[in-house]
Amino acid sequence: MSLAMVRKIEIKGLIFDLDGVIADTAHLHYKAWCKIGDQLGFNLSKAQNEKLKGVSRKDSILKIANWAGKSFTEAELDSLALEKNENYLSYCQTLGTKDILPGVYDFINASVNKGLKLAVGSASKNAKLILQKLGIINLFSIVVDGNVVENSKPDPEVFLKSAEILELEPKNCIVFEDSQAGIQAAIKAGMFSVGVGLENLRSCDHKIENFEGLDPEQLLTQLSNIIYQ
Ligand code: B16
Ligand code: MG
Repeated sequence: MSLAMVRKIEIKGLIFDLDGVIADTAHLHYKAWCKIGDQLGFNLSKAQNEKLKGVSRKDSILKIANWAGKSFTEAELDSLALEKNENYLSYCQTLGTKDILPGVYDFINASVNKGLKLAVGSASKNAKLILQKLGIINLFSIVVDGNVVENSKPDPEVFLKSAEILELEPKNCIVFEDSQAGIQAAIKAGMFSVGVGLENLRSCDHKIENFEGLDPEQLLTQLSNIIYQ
C-alpha cells in the first residue's frame, strides 16, 4: 500500500464522443461499411469493426482495403469513402430523439444544471447534423468534429482542442468514449477516461455500461475516490 496514490480530480468539463456514446449510430456506420465490404468481396467482422470505431472515414477505408488485401488509387479510396457516407446518411434519415442512447439526455441536462462545461469530441464529419437530428446540439458549448481536426483518434487533438475551446486544463476534463482509439486519445490528452458500453475497453479509468440512472454528482464523487496503486 505504500505506493498507493490518490488522484484528486476537480472536474470542470465533460467531453462526449458522439457515435456509440450519445447517439445510437455505431451500428449504422457498421452497416454502411459492410455494404462497401460486400462490393469488395470482403466480410467485415464485428471484431474488425471495433477497430474502426472513433477512426476517421479516410483512415477506415484504408484499413478495410488493407484487410481485404486490395490496393486502390487515392481517387478510388475517396470514391469508396463517399459512397459509404451516402449509405450512412441514408440510414440516418429517420434519426430523432428516440436514438439518443439510454440515460444520456438526463445525464447531460443534469450536468448542464450543475454548471459543468460540455463538449462533443467526435471523429465524425456528420456530428453536427446528427446532433441536430437528435435535438440536443444546443446543450453543448462546443462541437469539435472531424471537420475541425487534422488527426484522427487515437491522436488526442480532438479532445485537446475541445478543452482549449472550453478554456479548461486537460486534467480537469472527463472523456466519455466507446472506442479503444478514443480511450487512447483521452489518455494521451491527459484526461480522465470513462469507457461506455459492453465492449472490452482497455486502460480506461472507469467503466459504465450506459448512462441510465447515472447522476453526474454521484459519478464525480465516485471518481474522486479512485485509488491507484
Ligand atoms: P464520418 P465518434 C466516429 O465517430 C465513428 O465512431 C466512426 O465509426 C466513423 O468512421 C468516424 O466517426 C467518422 O465518421 O464518416 O461520419 O465522418 O465515435 O468519434 O463520434
Ligand atoms: Mg464512438
